[in-house]
Amino acid sequence: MTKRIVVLISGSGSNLQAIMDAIDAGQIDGRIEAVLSNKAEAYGLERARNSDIPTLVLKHTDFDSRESFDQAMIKQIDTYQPDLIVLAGFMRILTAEFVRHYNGRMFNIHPSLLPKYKGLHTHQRAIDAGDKEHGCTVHFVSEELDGGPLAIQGKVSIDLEDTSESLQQKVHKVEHIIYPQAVSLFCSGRLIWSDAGVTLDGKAAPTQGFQHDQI
Ligand code: NHR
Ligand code: GAR
Repeated sequence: MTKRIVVLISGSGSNLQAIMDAIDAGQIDGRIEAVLSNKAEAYGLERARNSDIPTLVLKHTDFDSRESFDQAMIKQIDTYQPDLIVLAGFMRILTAEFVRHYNGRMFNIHPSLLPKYKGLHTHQRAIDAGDKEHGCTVHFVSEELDGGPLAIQGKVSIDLEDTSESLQQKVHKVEHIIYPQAVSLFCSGRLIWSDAGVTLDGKAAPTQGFQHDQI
């Protein structure tokens, strides 16, 4: 059965675009039912409209608590009966209640080789630490910020001449490969987070997640 997907964004939505493109190319047995943004000016909304995907804007500034914002999101999102929630550059921390509501069926992509560099400014932090490699990770979302179990990871090398901007560009290219890949594997029922942890075809994920080029 084709899976129903709702994507949450705050900005440019290039990862949303990569997932839309993979769906159009027949690589994902899924359909984006709606795109929700907490910012009315997010360019990703334009991308969704260009593909005739319904859009929703809920401004977090219109709510007086995280709880009431998240409740309003749940109410809107659930009208689409999603099988999977995809955070694609969504920049609001989610309450435990929201996370529990979509437990085991929500992904985030984070621009670091988790568990390294949770939080923000990951590219500069990797450079400052003198790391030789960096990358991005798709993980299932848990109540712990950037702390849910890792699913798929992609690496890039850090070269001497790299700046935070150049590194961000390199990482973005890999994000656009591994996010559609993770969504595809979830939609085909191969990638699962259950009591047994994260498994791919029944095989337990390494702590760092599966390396994308080894799948
Ligand atoms: N929520 C939960 N419960 N767990 C996660 O793992 C989450 C999450 C919400 C978002 C994405 C995450 C990232 O990949 C994500 C993972 C925003 C912040 C943040 O500090 C931190 C991590 C992530 C996203 N947000 C500020 C806030 O007060 C606002 C910052 C802004 O608006 O620019 O919510 O890195
Ligand atoms: C991506 O690089 C993603 O890893 C990062 O935001 C960018 C969104 O790009 N996510 C976070 O930093 C979450 N805190 P996009 O809007 O073009 O997909």
